[in-house]
Amino acid sequence: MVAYAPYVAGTASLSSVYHAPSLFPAPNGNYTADICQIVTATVTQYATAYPTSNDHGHGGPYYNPYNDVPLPYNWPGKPSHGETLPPPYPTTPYPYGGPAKDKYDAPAWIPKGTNKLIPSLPKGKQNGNSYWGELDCPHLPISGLPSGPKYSSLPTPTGYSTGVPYPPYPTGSGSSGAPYPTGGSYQPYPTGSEYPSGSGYPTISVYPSSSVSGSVTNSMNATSSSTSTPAPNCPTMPDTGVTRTYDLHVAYQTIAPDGITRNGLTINGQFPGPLVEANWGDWILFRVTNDLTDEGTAIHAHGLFQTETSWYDGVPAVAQCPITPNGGTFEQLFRADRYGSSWYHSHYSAQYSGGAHGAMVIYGPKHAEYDIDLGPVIVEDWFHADYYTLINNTMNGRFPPSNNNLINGKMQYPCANTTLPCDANAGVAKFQFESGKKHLLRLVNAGAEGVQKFSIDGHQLTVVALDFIPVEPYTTNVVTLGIGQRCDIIVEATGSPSDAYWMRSQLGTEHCTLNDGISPNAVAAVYYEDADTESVPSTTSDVTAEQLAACKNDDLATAGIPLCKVPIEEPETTEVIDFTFRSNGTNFIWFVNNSSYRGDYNAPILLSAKNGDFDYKPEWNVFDFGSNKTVRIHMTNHGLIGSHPMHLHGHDFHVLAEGFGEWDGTVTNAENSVRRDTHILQNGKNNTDGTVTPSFTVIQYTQDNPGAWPLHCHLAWHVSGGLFLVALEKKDEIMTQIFDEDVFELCDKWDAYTASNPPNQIDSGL
Ligand SMILES: [Cu+2]
Repeated sequence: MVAYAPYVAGTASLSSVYHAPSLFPAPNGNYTADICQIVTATVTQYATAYPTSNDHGHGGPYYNPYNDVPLPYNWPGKPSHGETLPPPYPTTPYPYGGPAKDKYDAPAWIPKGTNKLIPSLPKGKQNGNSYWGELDCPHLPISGLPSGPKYSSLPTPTGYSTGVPYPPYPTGSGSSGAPYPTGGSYQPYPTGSEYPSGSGYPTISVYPSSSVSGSVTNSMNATSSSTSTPAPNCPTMPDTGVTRTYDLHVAYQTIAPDGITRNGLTINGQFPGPLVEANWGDWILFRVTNDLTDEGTAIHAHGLFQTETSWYDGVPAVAQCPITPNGGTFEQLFRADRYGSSWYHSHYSAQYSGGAHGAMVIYGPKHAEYDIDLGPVIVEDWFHADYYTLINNTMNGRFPPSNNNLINGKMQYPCANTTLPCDANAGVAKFQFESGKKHLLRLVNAGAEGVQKFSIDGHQLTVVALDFIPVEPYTTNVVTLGIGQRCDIIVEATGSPSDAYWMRSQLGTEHCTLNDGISPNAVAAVYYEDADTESVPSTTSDVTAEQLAACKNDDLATAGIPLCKVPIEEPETTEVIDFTFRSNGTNFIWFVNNSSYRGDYNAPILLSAKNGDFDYKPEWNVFDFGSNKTVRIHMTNHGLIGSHPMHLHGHDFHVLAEGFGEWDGTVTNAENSVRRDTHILQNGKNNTDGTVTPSFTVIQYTQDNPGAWPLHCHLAWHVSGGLFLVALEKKDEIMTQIFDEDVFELCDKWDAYTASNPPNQIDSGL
């Protein structure tokens, strides 16, 4: 039962929307309500669990009979003889393509002589009912979902061409960090008049007025009484009065995304899970059912603020207790308060790395033109063992190298390298381009360990948004995505009508990712309208070795400048936090200021705070930032393995600076720094004399959202190993908020379940 439901008045079904692309964006008679309605986008088909038994002492479908393939190395191994720091990073054990590489044509590992991309696996067997990566999967609606606000189509900016920013952005001035004209107009970006008039207007700002100053305001509402210069690039969220409901069933399922059969986790029988869509300002209701048989689950909507719904953030041990297995349910109602591309995923242990995730798209104002929205392009490293085994290995000194890399849940594998059940030519993702048209691709890194380098042979990528932040468009040949990061790109189809190209997502090289070397590069086929859609592209990549080895995000000074300008204030408090990877006497794990996080599923931090109980255990890594207006966090990484994609819940943060050694206090673009919800903190530097120069990233955010917000590395093995903290924000206000009762009832159910079924929590829990 959800009490916080101000807009529920009727029901319409959108179930059929997933059946054919022609239904986008056409509504049928189902859309009848004017202001208040609930839109149900229900997918009722979901997986049946395939429980197996095993002799590993842990019952149920965790066990994958194919797990017992030995890792190519044991690393970092168990600490011994007083060793406190891990041994050097291992080299990649296999050559590209593996020992059997001569039997296949790279990069898609097509058996020699086949020369066709004809999937050998029936779709359901490869990745369930998911349709992403199918040639005929639906395009997303250019103008948002039916019944949403209408943002007028913008004219194609004059003078726009590859490599040149759209007008009105200056092209060379302002190197000191003030690239925007002050007090000027930012046409042709949307102005208030382009919002529907007269309908229950924005009551929640995109950015709190307290966080902006000078000539910048946070409102583009035409009726705003502000006397400051309007900032049309900072639109205000509309009040749509729509709630979109998604039934999400988390289950075990046997899948074979790259042709190798394994136990995975799916949502509604799909890998990746169903697309969650909403218009900006809608409410989203998740009705989550845990169809797993012997472990909890919880679903987190990545990047949304969860303002006044922090108990629906979906993080067990922090915001809620886990949902009990065997049919336990939980409803989470929250606002679609950001727009752009994101994803939702299980936050329970490393379940998401087994497949329990899906894309989330929220339609809002556009600042760059495109003709076709190709929808989510989910990239992720992939492993041939199930997640529980991988975590068990990680927590016992055997960090698992990834075995493959996927685009929208698909790739192929050179099967002769393995004794696992494997179908060659299983099927790659395929995309259709129309020559001359501009295509929007919504990139998401949903992986467990790897930094992704995305490119399309022969095409330039124009970046228009990073995470949920619209940015000054910039053009590049390759985009870097740390885990949890998103990037919206526009790709103009400049090829000929019969062309075919490879789309690639390559794992970062050198010490950027841990993979076994056989298949670190995912490919998908891009076919123009007259191309043979079974042909094998013969194109090559121009991404350089240097670009593949850059284990960091793009340059803070020049790339990803937000359209909505939010200057940085002096912080009211600054916290310096050190991350180290070292022995705890038993294993090598991660420490946050000498404390490795370990959560208690039965005692969520937020719910304790609500009850006035602040007696937190040291290993919960709670940082109480009180009622400070602004918080600056100076993160220092002393580790040498796998950069950390640091993700903050409940906020975007400014990225003030990054580098090595001591920070000199210089803020990059202080008038308008890069903002996002996830940013890569680089590896420390391994010096030739054996010493380590630590890396740093400095972030800052405004405390405008009372709650208990995780700040953590999104790399699955690192968060399992303790690289997680909780920023407690305005606890006095938490205590006065009215929480929904069902979040406490969920704990009653979890307590009852775990009283007789104590969970086998082998990791941090998250
Ligand atoms: Cu990490």
